[in-house]
Amino acid sequence: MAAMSAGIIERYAAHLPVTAATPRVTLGEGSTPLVRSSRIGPSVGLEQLYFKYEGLNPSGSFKDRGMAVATAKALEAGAQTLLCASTGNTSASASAYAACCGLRAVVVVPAGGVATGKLAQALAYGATVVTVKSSFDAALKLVRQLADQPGVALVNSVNPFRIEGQKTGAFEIVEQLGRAPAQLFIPVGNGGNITAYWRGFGELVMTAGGSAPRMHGAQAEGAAPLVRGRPVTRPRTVASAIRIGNPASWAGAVAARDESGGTIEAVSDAEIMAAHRRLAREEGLLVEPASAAGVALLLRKAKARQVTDEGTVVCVLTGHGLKDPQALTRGLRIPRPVAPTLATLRRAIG
Ligand code: AN7
Repeated sequence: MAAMSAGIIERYAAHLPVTAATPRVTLGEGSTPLVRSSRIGPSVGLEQLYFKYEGLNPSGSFKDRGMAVATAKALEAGAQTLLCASTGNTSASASAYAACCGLRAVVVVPAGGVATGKLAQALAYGATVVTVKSSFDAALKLVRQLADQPGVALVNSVNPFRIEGQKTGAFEIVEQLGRAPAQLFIPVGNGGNITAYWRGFGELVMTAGGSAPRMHGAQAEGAAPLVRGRPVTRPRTVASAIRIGNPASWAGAVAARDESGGTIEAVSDAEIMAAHRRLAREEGLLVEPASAAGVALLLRKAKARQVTDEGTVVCVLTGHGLKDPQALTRGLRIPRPVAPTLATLRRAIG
């Protein structure tokens, strides 16, 4: 009998560095919807715009794809502890997969630099959470020095199994569309995901023919090392997930851009928050700010007629909106309670 909601290891074993001996670790990750844009696309003349809604993964972000594979390989190698530095989503994902496999999770996050929902997740899944008075970049440098401890598996995207698992997002998009899209828009922090998608499309194109998409990476203006061509010492942006100044997968991200004929550009916090709001109000898609960065870049390029309605466009929405409640309620007024009478109710509705 086929397993119900098979995870990505089961579904894509033939394309992953796994053997029959690798445990089929899964929380039901992957198989996320590709939602056709109802209003944003048509508003800028794009009839074939889709959103890959990765926020619907088990811990609420795309990280679960790579974490399933990294955890399985850690178990196979006899590890007892998953270790990572994180701007939040990697820590939530590592904590969830450690919990389901009876492993310990140790997550190191920048103090004050992680959205509330993500921190709450790591704690709730039972991880050991260390908040350090530093940037994410410094935290990653620290944990890399701990990674050679016996029984410890480092599960940041410097772990090659993470990238391997994450490339399955590209496989699914091709399955869902019946071909590769013409262009892909994706937020970029550490550069792991754009590297993984490019690998995924590359492997499919080599085996099945066809063409790969142009890859467009979006960084936040105050945290745009790949756009500036040098690391950023004090990265700043409202999108805490991509507040990263020295991406670990720098070379992979640049290769994805150059080999695909794409771009990596910076978008402002105002553009990010405008796209974040439009996704919720015009599409019914709740995302965290970082996930709106790719959409913000697409909107700018569509207005400048740099992207036109000549093929399918996919935006990867990397994380769920409930991760970052502060970002959702910014500038909103919570309605005051009213008396429970029909008259006040009618007045309140307007
Ligand atoms: C929602 O969790 O780096 O370019 O430590 O959480 O592969 O880093 C998160 C990154 C985009 C950027 N969108 O992906 C972490 C972390 C969301 C994210 C990115 C992240 P990469």
